Amino acid sequence: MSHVALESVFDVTAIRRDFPILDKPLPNGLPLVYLDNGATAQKPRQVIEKLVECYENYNANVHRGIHALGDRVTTELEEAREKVRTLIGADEVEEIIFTSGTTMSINLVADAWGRKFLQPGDELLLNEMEHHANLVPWQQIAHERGAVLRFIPLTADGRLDLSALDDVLTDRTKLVAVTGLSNVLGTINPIGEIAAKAHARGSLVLVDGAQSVPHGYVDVNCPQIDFLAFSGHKLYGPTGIGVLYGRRRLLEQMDPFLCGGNMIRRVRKESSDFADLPSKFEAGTLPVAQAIGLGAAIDYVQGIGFDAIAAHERQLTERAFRQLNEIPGLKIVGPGVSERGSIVSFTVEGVHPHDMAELLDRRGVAVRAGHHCTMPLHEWLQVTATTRASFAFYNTLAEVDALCEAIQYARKVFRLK
Ligand code: C6P
Repeated sequence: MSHVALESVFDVTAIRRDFPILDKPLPNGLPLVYLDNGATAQKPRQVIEKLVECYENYNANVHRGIHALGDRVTTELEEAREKVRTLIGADEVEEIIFTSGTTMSINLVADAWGRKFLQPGDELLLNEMEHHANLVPWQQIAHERGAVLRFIPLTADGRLDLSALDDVLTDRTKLVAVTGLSNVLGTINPIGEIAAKAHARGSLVLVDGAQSVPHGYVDVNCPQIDFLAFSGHKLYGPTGIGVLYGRRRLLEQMDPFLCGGNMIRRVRKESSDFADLPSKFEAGTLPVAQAIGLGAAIDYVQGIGFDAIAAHERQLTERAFRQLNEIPGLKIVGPGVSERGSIVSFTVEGVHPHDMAELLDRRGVAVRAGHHCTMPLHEWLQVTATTRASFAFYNTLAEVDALCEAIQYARKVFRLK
């Protein structure tokens, strides 16, 4: 299908009308070209209005108030939990734990599972493309428990080298922690193959879905994964809300992570009994409106459909690849277009990534520059920083062109030939 044909089928113009921020000129008067979706996605009116609806009509605490507002807000929150369950294909709604985001979800597993089940000499299998959120918690618990960190090597083009999997996966591997989609390389990882091999060795699998869930790349039963972490704010939902999915059997074996109200069944002076799932892992007051807003975000993306989203984002990425590759001195990091999602990070010879991002900003193009919370990956890439454009379904082919024109402008400022 041609670009023009797909854009007319997809109707990106109509979609953009749902996102008030996309229509607001920047302080310098230029239109916003928002290509920092990997950091956080913009919110559609439907999500913003759901938050307002909640605060204006049924603001109360959940699972506590025996009054009309408490009833209503609890129903809304539990409906949102059910939407999350459907989104990721989980069997049971009790397997969906609300957290503050991917970072907290992974810390929860590292702490509540790792502290109880890791023994000295046990192995955790990671890799160098992981975000710090899926690296540092494992380092900490490994130090504490005397466990060993092992790493799946990367191929030269930034994929996991699965030919080495049989060497690094051993009978001592207790958990493989892997991102569904790299926030820098854009690599879509073959979770099915990894999970099959890990499970055959008796290891669990945790998927960091921060970047993959917003693009529809995860179903926890196909392939089978044991834990999935993701954030609402990258899925067009509010900040402050995230999800941990865990298999019931595992969550039941784990001890609580945080303790206090809501997570108990009975408290005595000297000891307590804990609540059933999911409350056992939801101590204190939840980000209630945010969870309900996440439910609205899920309705919104499912209304568009992940197939249509993937097709449109693929076009954006392909166009970016084609045009960026024609810019002298520009080097894209990571694999070819067929093995990545809509994230494209690059370096331009003679322009520091931070200068690049600043010059792009002058043209209204918002990207991210730096190590993107992946310092070991940048060490592997042998650069201190990259510039990253990350596309969402509301981006247009014209915005890809605007990115490339702005890069050419930056090169001119630096007098590059
Ligand atoms: N990456 C980025 O610009 P939180 O902050 O908890 O919502 O998400 C953490 C996280 C975990 N894993 C991956 C793969 C991620 O990309 C992120 C967040 C943002 O790339 C902010 S550093």
